[in-house]
Amino acid sequence: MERSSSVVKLAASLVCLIMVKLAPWMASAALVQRKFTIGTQNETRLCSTQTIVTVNGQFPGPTIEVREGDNLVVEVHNNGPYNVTIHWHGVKQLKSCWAEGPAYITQCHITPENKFTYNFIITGQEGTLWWHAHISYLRATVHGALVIKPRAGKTYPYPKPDAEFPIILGEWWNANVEDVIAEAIATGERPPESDADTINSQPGDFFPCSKNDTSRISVASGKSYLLRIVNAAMNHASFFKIAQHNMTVVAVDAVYTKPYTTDVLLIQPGNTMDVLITADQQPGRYYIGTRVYESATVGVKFSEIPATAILEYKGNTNASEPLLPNFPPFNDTASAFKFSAALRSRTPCVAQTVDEEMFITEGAGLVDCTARSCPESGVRSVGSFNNISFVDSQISILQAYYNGTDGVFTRDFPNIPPQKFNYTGYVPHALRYPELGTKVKVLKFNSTVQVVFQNTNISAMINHPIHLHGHDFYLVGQGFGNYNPQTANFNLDNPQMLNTVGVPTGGWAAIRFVANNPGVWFVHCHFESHSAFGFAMAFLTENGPADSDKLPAPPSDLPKC
Ligand SMILES: *[C@@H]1O[C@H](CO)[C@@H](O)[C@H](O)[C@H]1NC(C)=O
Ligand SMILES: *[C@@H]1O[C@H](CO)[C@@H](O)[C@H](O)[C@H]1NC(C)=O
Ligand SMILES: *[C@@H]1O[C@H](CO)[C@@H](O)[C@H](O)[C@H]1NC(C)=O
Ligand SMILES: *[C@@H]1O[C@H](CO)[C@@H](O)[C@H](O)[C@H]1NC(C)=O
Ligand SMILES: *[C@@H]1O[C@H](CO)[C@@H](O)[C@H](O)[C@H]1NC(C)=O
Ligand SMILES: *[C@@H]1O[C@H](CO)[C@@H](O)[C@H](O)[C@H]1NC(C)=O
Ligand SMILES: *[C@@H]1O[C@H](CO)[C@@H](O)[C@H](O)[C@H]1NC(C)=O
Ligand SMILES: *[C@@H]1O[C@H](CO)[C@@H](O)[C@H](O)[C@H]1NC(C)=O
Ligand SMILES: *[C@@H]1O[C@H](CO)[C@@H](O)[C@H](O)[C@H]1NC(C)=O
Ligand SMILES: *[C@@H]1O[C@H](CO)[C@@H](O)[C@H](O)[C@H]1NC(C)=O
Ligand SMILES: *[C@@H]1O[C@H](CO)[C@@H](O)[C@H](O)[C@H]1NC(C)=O
Ligand SMILES: [Cu+2]
Repeated sequence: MERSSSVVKLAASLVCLIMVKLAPWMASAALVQRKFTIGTQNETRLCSTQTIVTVNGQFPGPTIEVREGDNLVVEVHNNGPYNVTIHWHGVKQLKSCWAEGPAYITQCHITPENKFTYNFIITGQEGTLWWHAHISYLRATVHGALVIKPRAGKTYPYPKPDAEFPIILGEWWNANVEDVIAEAIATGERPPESDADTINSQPGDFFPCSKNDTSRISVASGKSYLLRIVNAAMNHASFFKIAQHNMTVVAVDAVYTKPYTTDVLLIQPGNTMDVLITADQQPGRYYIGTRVYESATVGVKFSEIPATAILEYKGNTNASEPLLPNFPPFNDTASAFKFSAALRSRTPCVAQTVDEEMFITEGAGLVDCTARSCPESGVRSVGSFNNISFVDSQISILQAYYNGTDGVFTRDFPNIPPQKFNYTGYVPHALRYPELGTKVKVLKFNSTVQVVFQNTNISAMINHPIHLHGHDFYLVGQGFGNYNPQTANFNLDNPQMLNTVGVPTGGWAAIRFVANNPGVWFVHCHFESHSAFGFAMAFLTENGPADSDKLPAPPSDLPKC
């Protein structure tokens, strides 16, 4: 037992070595060029016509397909009425932080009638990622899949499917989403939840004026299929099922997993999942469905009706109505936790020691009405990390850092919260008011970082999907209640690698990553309504000693503020 585990560790460290050593000098395989034209169009869902922002007139936006190692160049023309940026969610952006996309973190917005070219190499990642607008609420409709296939001559580490389909989960508002978030920020009132979930932009059969346009996936008996699922939902995690069909998860966030077969997925917004299915049931029609996982301990109004698409067998003559899967209850935290705890990396390579240890409390907070306008209820809710609610800067943090501009951000984001309290118990009123600030945590190049995120009961406890930009991390532990280093259970052998982790409601999650990429990396809740209210912080990774470990100069067309 011991011997085989040390063999596994040796093999794993060889894999680590190869991955680290090869990456820098591997030439890019091919140049893939795309043009994104951002514009507006009128779309009708739920009998309501809205003017939405789209890319190349598509909703969801175009799928970009590359091979691992390719150089992707996307020229983004903003012909729409809003300021935009595009973020390449999950792409590691080695030494290309300028191309990452979050507004006021790595770049200023692209104003209407202007353009910016994102140029980066995709290395060491295979599977599905995605791209989306990273400013205000625009990502509700400005998003699409990024499919990363193995290099020419390489194959998937699982049986080749007969066909592949992108499945993008989203949300639809019977309103202009930019008005929705602008009003929430102005008044301090929580923005209203969406009117429906969607699959490939369609709500499906159970919503008014929707049945004719329900998304359909056509399969042939006996064949196998790869679903490339992107959760682009804005403000909640999602259960995902297919009636009478099991699913085998083979990759999450463009990291291969040990195959895991299940009848239900729990997907956090920000996560992507590659899932194999086989058309091995009676020829017929089966609903593919997604429904809210809502863990908040206070009431949130949301649609309990599942969004659906139809899995239809080719040549089907069976006239029965499609079968609907049974969804877990909306608040089924046990099922949600079981799924995320079951995932395992295929070729793990976990740092066994840590250079930088952080403990970050995450949750809501209140601001008093002299600092910002308040709703009628008299308190304004914000998000916070270690008792600091993040405030956007005027120019991007990366620009300010690169140019040595003072007064844009401070480097004093703390490693621990200012005080200990019963994080998951009753939180006294005096503790509920965080500071406002634009603080970063500085990381030494190549340091190994461990962060324990601790959910807090300020206002309410809820699962927050925390996304780290520009890195994948290992989810080395998670649990409920207050994190206790003496009793916490860690898995340093084969944990799953991710770019977004759902920190359990009323619990904690521990992650490890290597700060091997100089630049500024946003960390935030991937609920857009939380992020917009300061549920964020950033890491600033210093340059390394070698020239090859330094962040190059910004591209000449980088938008200025
Ligand atoms: C959308 O509809 C509105 C109202 O009918 C119209 O004024 C506008 O020109 C339309 N926009 C587009 C892009 O078609
Ligand atoms: C876009 O940004 C500019 C500053 O660059 C600002 O003046 C303008 O109001 C913004 N437009 C919108 C629609 O937010
Ligand atoms: C759906 O399609 C039917 C048959 O083509 C048509 O009569 C009906 O008006 C359509 N419904 C909507 C909402 O477009
Ligand atoms: C799904 O998997 C479970 C557990 O492996 C198995 O019991 C069940 O029969 C499978 N269902 C289908 C429809 O294949
Ligand atoms: C017809 O399709 C349904 C699902 O839509 C399936 O449950 C049923 O077994 C099928 N019947 C036959 C006779 O194949
Ligand atoms: C889920 O919600 C239902 C009804 O709203 C409630 O009865 C049940 O106790 C809740 N379950 C959990 C695990 O919170
Ligand atoms: C840095 O400062 C110089 C001089 O003020 C300016 O021209 C340049 O645009 C700035 N660069 C960035 C990335 O902000
Ligand atoms: C923290 O609060 C929880 C929930 O109210 C309670 O069960 C627990 O005993 C408290 N822990 C401490 C150390 O006070
Ligand atoms: C969480 O805080 C609320 C008050 O904001 C309180 O009612 C509730 O009991 C707390 N939960 C626990 C588990 O202590
Ligand atoms: C957060 O900081 C504020 C202002 O310094 C302080 O009043 C409050 O007690 C702190 N809360 C916590 C949980 O540390
Ligand atoms: C990064 O750290 C590892 C050990 O943690 C070391 O082997 C490697 O040489 C370092 N790389 C650089 C570029 O400093
Ligand atoms: Cu959140």
